[in-house]
Amino acid sequence: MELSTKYRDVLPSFSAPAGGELTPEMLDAYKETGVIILEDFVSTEACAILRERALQLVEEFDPNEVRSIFSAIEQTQLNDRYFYESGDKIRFFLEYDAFDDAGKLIQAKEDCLNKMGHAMHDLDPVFEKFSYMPELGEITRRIGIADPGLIQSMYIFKPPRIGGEVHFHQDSTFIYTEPESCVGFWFALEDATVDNSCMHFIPGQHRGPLKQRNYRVSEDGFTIEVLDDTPWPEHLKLPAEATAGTMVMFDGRAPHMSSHNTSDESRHAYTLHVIDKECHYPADNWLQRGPELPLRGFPQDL
Ligand SMILES: O=C(O)CCC(=O)C(=O)O
Ligand SMILES: [Fe+2]
Repeated sequence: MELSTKYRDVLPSFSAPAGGELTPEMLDAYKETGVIILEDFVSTEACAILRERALQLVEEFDPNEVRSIFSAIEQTQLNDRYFYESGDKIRFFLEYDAFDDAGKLIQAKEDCLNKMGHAMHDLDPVFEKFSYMPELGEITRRIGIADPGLIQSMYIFKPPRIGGEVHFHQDSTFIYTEPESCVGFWFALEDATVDNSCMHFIPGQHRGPLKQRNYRVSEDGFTIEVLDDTPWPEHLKLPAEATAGTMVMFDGRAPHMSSHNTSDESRHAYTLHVIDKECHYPADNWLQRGPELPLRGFPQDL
C-alpha cells in the first residue's frame, strides 16, 4: 500500500481525543503510517508529577552499586543479568559515557541515566496511577486489542550531551507475541524537538515484515535473529516533535529511532508497552515477570 502524499512530509498529528475516543480519521492515519501523535494527551501537571517521582527514585539509587551501562547501540546490556531480571523490577541503566576516567559521574546523577525500567507501572503508586489511565484502555479497545496487558514501562532520560543514540528498531523484536500485538504509548514529559533528539519514524514501514527477533538463549544470554536484512529507507524518516503532555502511539512494527542528544537540554519521556493477553507470549522473550506480578489491563469503568 502506497503512503498517501499527506504523510510523506509530516507524521499524522491530532489534538488528543476526549476519553481516548480515537476518531475514524485518527484510526485511518494510524493504520496507514503506524504512528500518530496525540497532542496534550495528559496535562503538563501530570508530566511534572511523573518527573518529580522519577527524580525521587533516582535519589534513592546508588550508581556505584550498579555500574551497569546500557548501550542501545552495542546492546551489551542484553547480556547482563541486571538488565534481564528487570522485567518485574525498577532498575536504573546508566548512559555509556556516564563516568569519567577517574570513575566519577560526569554530571548530575539524573543526567547520567539512560533509562529506568521496566515495571514502575506495577510497583510504584505514582507511576501506576498515570499508567492505568482509562483513556489508554479506550484506545486499546478502539485499535482492536481484545484483552490488553501493560507489559512494560520505561522512563527515558535522554540526558543532555551524553544521551545515546537509539538505532532504528521495531518494538515487536523485543516484545514479541504470536500473533504480534505490541503497541507503544510514548509520552513526552518535556518538550521533545529535533534539537534535543526527539523520536523519528518512517511512516508506512510497519506494513513490512518484522526484521529481527530477540531471543533469550540461556540464563544470561540473548541473541538477535535476522529475519529480513533489507535496510530501512532511513532517508524517509520524519521527526515526531512533541510538547510535554503529548503522546505518540505506534505499532510494534513501526521503525523508530532517536539520535545522540548533543544539546544542553534533557528530553525525558515515559513509554508504556501493551500486548494482547490473548496472544501467546513466548518464554524466550527477554522480558519476563514473576507470578507475583501478573499482567494487568486497564480499568473498565470509563
Ligand atoms: O525515547 C527514545 O528515544 C526511544 C524510545 C523507544 O524506543 C521506545 O519507547 O520504544
Ligand atoms: Fe522502541
